[in-house]
Amino acid sequence: MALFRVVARRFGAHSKQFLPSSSFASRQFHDSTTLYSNGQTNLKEILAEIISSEQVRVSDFRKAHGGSVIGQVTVDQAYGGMRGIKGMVYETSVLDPEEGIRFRGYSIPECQELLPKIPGGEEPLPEGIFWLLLTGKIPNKHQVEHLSREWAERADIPSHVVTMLNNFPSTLHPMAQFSAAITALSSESKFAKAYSDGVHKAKYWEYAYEDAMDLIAKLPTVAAMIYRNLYREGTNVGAIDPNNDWSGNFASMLGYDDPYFTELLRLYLCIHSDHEGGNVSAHTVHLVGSALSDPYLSFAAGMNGLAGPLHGLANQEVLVWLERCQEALGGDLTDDNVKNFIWNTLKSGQVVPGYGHAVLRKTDPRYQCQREFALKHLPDDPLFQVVSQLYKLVPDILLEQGKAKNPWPNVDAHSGVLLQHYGMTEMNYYTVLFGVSRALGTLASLVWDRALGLPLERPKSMSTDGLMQLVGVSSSD
Ligand code: AMX
Repeated sequence: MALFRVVARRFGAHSKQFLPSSSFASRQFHDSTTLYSNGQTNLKEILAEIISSEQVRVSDFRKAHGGSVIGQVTVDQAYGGMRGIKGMVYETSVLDPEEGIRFRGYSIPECQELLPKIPGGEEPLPEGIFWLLLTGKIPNKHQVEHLSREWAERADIPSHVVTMLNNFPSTLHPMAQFSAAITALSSESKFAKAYSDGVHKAKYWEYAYEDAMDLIAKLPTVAAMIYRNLYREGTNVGAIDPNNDWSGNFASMLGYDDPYFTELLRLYLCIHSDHEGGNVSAHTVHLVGSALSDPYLSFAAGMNGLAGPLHGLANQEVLVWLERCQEALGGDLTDDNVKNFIWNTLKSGQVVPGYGHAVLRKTDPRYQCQREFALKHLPDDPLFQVVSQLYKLVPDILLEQGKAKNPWPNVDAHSGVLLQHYGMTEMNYYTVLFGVSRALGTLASLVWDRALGLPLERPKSMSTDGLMQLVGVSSSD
């Protein structure tokens, strides 16, 4: 309980200072371990130093090993969604099929332990994960405090976007509103302006950085306006408090004052931030950015991908499916009844949302840490009991069906139930929260794309005839 008596003013004098841990600090950018001192808080200056040494490291590596073969591609991979093809560089996070995500080498539990928190808080600040993703370094509390202030200062929304948001019909899905508003925010792009003014390509990353910072700062206000317009009769989101952290401001703009909800939001915004580069949203941001479309346009494109039910919309789908299950069973959720419902879903040609993954082959650690949050804060919540029951039942059924390569739950199987507990019952909105978080990883990566001078992305596609010819099948075979 001590946690929330002190949250109104963050980073108070009694808070514990976080310093980079010696056991982890050298994992990234090993040639630049002491590039900046812990007293430095200007992220752009710190990043500039890291980028210049990293550019040399990558260039040397490419000179020495540019011709090395790193994989083979099969016909099935070409038809099968390019699974497992190593064909792009994405620096901010890497996904291991067994272990799950590592952000710049740090697992979720390590991030929970090492990243700065509010005084008395237990969950890491998303400001810290952004710093880590961008620089490869664990920030200290002064650095994240500086970032919170900077984002608060950059949060203003231009009036044409406010007007647009206030005029969307309530029938337009929140993700469509979110993506459209982000596209319209591109009027503010410093990257697009610099490009049209003829900036040298060596400076692209600096403008991508400015846009990333501005966009991240503005997203909570955009997202909160969508929420209030759709579900709170268009009430005002209120003003950004420069002394509050990014998530604290977001929670209060959404209209939530339970400090445990805000802690959940901090955790949520950290763990959804990045999942290496091949997932639909991250890959889309990277792809569209490679055409030098500005970061707003690139990120909006990624959000359209996140809005798909096999990707980010799965967090909405899980809750819709849970509701259907409860309705169908009239609340009689015996294991046998629930198993029948799962089988009926599969037999009717639908997926069980929240289960399976294109890369993961174990329970998603993002699911696991949300489960731990639930066990700590809401162990008796009836819907959490159902989610736990599904964790017991679904994997065996998917294994028995024998199709899904991964029968275990992913991040989306758990997130909705936590939000419901704190009163956010509007499931159509959940993917917007995912989208706000995904900005941290995909935009940090976009800055690196420009810093490393990555070119227009243009893989080779093949027709079936072309593939047949390539593997030596003649038309008469
Ligand atoms: N329920 C039922 N069937 C499933 C399944 C599930 N949860 N997961 C996979 N399968 C099926 C596939 O549909 C596929 O069937 P098909 O042969 O008839 O086409 C077969 O099992 C093999 O698929 P796979 O190789 O294991 O998975 P994939 O890489 O093609 O797809 C994913 C991955 C996530 C799209 C899939 O597991 C799925 O649809 N899950 C449910 C939706 C979901 O939770 N999405 C969120 C993922 C995380 C995220 O991006 N936020």
